[in-house]
Amino acid sequence: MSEARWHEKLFGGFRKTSDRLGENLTGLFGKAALDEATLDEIEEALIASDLGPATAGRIRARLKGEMFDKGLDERALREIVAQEIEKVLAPVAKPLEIEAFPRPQVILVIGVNGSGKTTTIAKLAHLLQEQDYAVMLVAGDTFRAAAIGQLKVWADRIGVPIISGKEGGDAAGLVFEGVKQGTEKGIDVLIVDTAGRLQNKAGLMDELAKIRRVLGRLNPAAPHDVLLVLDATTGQNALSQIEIFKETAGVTGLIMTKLDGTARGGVLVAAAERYGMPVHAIGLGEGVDDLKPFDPAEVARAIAGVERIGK
Ligand SMILES: Nc1nc2c(ncn2[C@@H]2O[C@H](COP(=O)(O)OP(=O)(O)OP(=O)(O)O)[C@@H](O)[C@H]2O)c(=O)[nH]1
Ligand SMILES: [Mg+2]
Repeated sequence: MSEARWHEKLFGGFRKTSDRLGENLTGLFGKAALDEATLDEIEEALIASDLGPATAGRIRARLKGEMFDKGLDERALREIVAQEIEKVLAPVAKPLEIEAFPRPQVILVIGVNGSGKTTTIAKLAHLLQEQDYAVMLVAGDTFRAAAIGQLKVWADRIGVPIISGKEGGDAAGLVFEGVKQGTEKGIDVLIVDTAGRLQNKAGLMDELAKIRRVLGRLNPAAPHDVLLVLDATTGQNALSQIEIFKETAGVTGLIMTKLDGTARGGVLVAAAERYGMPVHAIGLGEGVDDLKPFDPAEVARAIAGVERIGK
């Protein structure tokens, strides 16, 4: 996908988010005096836009120190919002580095049911292929036959090898096989799909622990990455998922998906602010090209809706 096309997708995807920000702020523009009550209202509007209390508080503090000749205008406010969002996103916007030695780098992909894990794996594999890495997939979600089939279809479509077994099979055994074959075949990156797991499903967490033990025997550095896939449309719920998974599953980085067409895209900022974990990529659609690392300045402007009101 060309950069221009991605840019268009990004601003299109975040449109509902930036529209909602505008709606939440309706009635606050043009106010001559930024008194405490107005500042409170602005802060609340920012929180209601999912940006998180800390970012909202900082924007409030900045507004307090600014002078507006003709009252607060929308453009100036959105500019400030964009600048503050950029500051939050800049430290976490980190593309995934492929640097494991010995190869392969093992990436476990985890997340609750339906968050977008399998699709994200296909998109990530495609992205890495474009960077000339040899990628292999492991169909570690053995709970449903359909899950194995879904990943196989993607593997075929993008042309990467896949290790899969039977429904109900042992995921740890498959991962073991994946690392073995990956090593023999000179694979750079092994991406492992897992079943949607919640902390309260002790059995599933145990299974993840077992995968780790098996991997550790082959290579103490594996898994190199544990990526938590979050569905942006769930809004604040995505934050509780980070809370649940970060310790129990040893999450090393985040991928936020379904940022296209949700009004809750601000949660990306809240997640970055609260957890400071790397966000390796964002998903903006169901196609294989729809996942990329992101430019914090560009995403900040998209969320704040700066571009649309003229440069
Ligand atoms: N619009 C949009 N849809 C997405 C995105 N990523 C995934 N989806 C869709 O979300 C649905 C669930 O995606 P999956 O990849 O199957 O999710 P999963 O986490 O593997 O689901 P389970 O295996 O059932 O736990 C599918 O219909 C995907 O096409 C995205 O970035 N944007
Ligand atoms: Mg899946």
